[in-house]
This record gives sequence, structure tokens and C-alpha cells, in this order.
Amino acid sequence: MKIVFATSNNHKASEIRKMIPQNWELLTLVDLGITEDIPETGATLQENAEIKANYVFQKCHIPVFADDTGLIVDALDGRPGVFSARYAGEYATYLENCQLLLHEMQGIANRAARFETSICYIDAQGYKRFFLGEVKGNILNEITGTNGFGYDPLFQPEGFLATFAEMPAEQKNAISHRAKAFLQLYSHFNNISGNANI
Ligand code: ITT
Repeated sequence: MKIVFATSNNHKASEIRKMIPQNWELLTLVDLGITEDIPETGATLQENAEIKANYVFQKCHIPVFADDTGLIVDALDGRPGVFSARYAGEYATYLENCQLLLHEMQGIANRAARFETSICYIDAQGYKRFFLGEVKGNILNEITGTNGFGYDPLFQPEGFLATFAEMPAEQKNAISHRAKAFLQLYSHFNNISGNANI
């Protein structure tokens, strides 16, 4: 089956590619020639996922899903949350965002945080469904590890000694927010398989 993942983030695409069956053809924005930034003006992750999926569906009219993800830090009243990409500024790098997070967390004992992913899926008929995945963990005091992307070098998932950035991609994929949300989408496909709605 042919499906679009409405992302321009290669790290996200590579994580999802490791989870899909071989007979799926997964296209991203680059494959569709969509190079413009899709304005993420929503107030929530779900709204932003819907905006991205809608934007692409209007252009190509084939099944599409989009993922919007945020890091929610308890001691920072949920920041950076929906602003995770732009935390340290509109064009902030992953490193700058991590450095700002470390700065804001200086001297704070409560390091509890979670990643949340909202997926919006739009089927061939334009019908929408939403799926949510989350993983709880803690923010470390220093950048640790070189795998992954974004806030991975600061995030130690609950029950593990390693950060996401110290784990092989397969291990992150076994427990991550994105994987949990995507697996729900995947079981949705399995539940309706044989159905033309996919
Ligand atoms: P698209 O909108 O094109 O999918 P994006 O990078 O802008 O890509 P998001 O708005 O969903 O994606 O993500 C916001 C930021 O959250 C992202 O720039 C990363 O810094 C961070 N992030 C997202 N997923 C992450 C993950 O699995 N691990 C660590 N950080 C992540």
C-alpha cells in the first residue's frame, strides 16, 4: 500500500521505516516535492498533527499521516511541549534546544518529563483518526549519547539507565512515544484490512 508520512524530519521517517512491512511504500514530503514549511499554528500536538496531515492530503489525496511530538517537562509547567522544535528560537538547532533545557532545569530536583506523539491519519476518503503515544522518563544533567535526535541525549526513559541517544534505534523504537502511537495506527490497518478505506 502507498501511504504518505507528512514529515520533513528524516529521523522520524527512518524510525517509522523500521516499523512498517516491506510491502508498504512510504513517501515523505521530499518524495512529493513539498519543500515549503507547513505552519504549525495549533495550540496542541493533536491540532498540529491534523494541520500537517490536512495540508498534504489536500495536495495529493492519498492516505496520509502526520506526527506532532513534544517533550513535556513537569517542573517547567509542561514546556517546551508544543513548542519543542522552536524552544530556543524559530530556527534553533537540536543542540541549542537541549542547552536551553539544561539551563532552565539548573538546580531543579524534579526531573520528570515525558514525550508525547499525536498522530493524525487521513484515509483515502478523507476520514480522520487520531492516535496518541507517550513515554515517561527523566531529564539528565548533561547531554549523553550521540544516536537519535532532538532531546534524545537528555531523555532517560523510565526503567533504563541509558538515554534514548545511547540506545540503538531498535531499542528506542521498542518503547518510544512515536512507536506506541504508530503501532495503534498499524493495528487500525490490521483491523480493517481487506477494507478499501485504507
Ligand atoms: P515535522 O513537523 O516535519 O514532522 P519536526 O521536527 O518539526 O518535523 P515536531 O514538530 O513533531 O517535528 O517535533 C518537535 C521537536 O521535538 C523536534 O524538532 C525535536 O526537537 C523534538 N522531537 C520530536 N520527536 C523526538 C524524538 O523522538 N526524540 C527526541 N526529540 C524529539
